[in-house]
Amino acid sequence: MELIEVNNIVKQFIPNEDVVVFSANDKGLINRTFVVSVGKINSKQFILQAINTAIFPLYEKGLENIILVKNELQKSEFSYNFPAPINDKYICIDDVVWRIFPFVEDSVCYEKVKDKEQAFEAAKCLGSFYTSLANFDAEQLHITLPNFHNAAFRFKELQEAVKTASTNRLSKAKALISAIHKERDELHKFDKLNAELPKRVVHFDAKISNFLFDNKTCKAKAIIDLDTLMPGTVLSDIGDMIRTYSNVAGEESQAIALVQGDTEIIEHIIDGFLSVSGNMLSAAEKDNLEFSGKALAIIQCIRFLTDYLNNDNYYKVSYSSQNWVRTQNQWALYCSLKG
Ligand code: GN1
Ligand code: MG
Repeated sequence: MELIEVNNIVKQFIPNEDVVVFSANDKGLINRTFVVSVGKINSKQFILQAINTAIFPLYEKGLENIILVKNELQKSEFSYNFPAPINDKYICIDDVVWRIFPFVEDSVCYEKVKDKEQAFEAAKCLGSFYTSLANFDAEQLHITLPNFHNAAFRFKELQEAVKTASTNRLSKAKALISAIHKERDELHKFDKLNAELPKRVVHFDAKISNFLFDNKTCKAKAIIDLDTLMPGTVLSDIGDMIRTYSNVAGEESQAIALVQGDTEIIEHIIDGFLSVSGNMLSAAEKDNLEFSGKALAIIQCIRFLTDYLNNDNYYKVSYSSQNWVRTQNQWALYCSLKG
């Protein structure tokens, strides 16, 4: 992208200022993100983002979800930033849907959890998000990604992908596919719990890079990446936290032998979350928090594997075997969490 193009887009949102500098941020696997500085004197930063509408076809409904949740949080005591799209709108330019967010000043984004205190902090922020929305009927939110964490659905997608996969990719994955088949009881358990547990407002992508931290105090400062806000159960968020924070090697690591779930981090996630939301959760929710990590690891393993067999049409890749590496990484994590 050229500066002039970026400037033309930003002007649709902020008419009287010019973009002086911008840079691409390639952290997400789905949307295209830029950090832009606007205004020559007292320049101010914003996040400019192009939505991947192939993955988020119901993005307008997604925006309605974000606005509903933002309004509810404003009425509550939620003390963290919740950067929602500026002017509550998206603008389509040449078939690309753009939006701008406020930049959270003095904040840092981590790709990997730094220590157990940070895991506690992020989980505490999530706990506050849940308690602040405790009286909000989550069923008011649109389901923008149907079956997002439905294990049976993800398993079926894998079976479909097997039918059309190339011989080369399928032969690599065969043994792992058989191993996944043996874990169907766990997948079934997760779906059954999701059908029974209370419906809450779920972030659905609670990884560490979706929390911003204060660069001085190290306290959690913001919760970001709101496209997946939907009704769901607490297991989806705590499960994703466990899956991503406890993995000592990190989700992108190619050193599969080093992948392992750190139990101390898991304890800190659960303690941090319960320190704020303990009174709100039912016994059945509390009893299954730890299980959710395992469930999310195998679901993510299936999702990466499906995409690998479909020749990488969902997750961005920077080398050809990346989805296969991610698959093996999640499988190793699942095995470690299973104990
Ligand atoms: C995707 O784009 P990103 O990194 O925010 C995905 C999550 C996965 C994650 C794996 C809409 O999120 O569900 O857990 O990759 N989001 C969607 O890193 O599929
Ligand atoms: Mg996301």
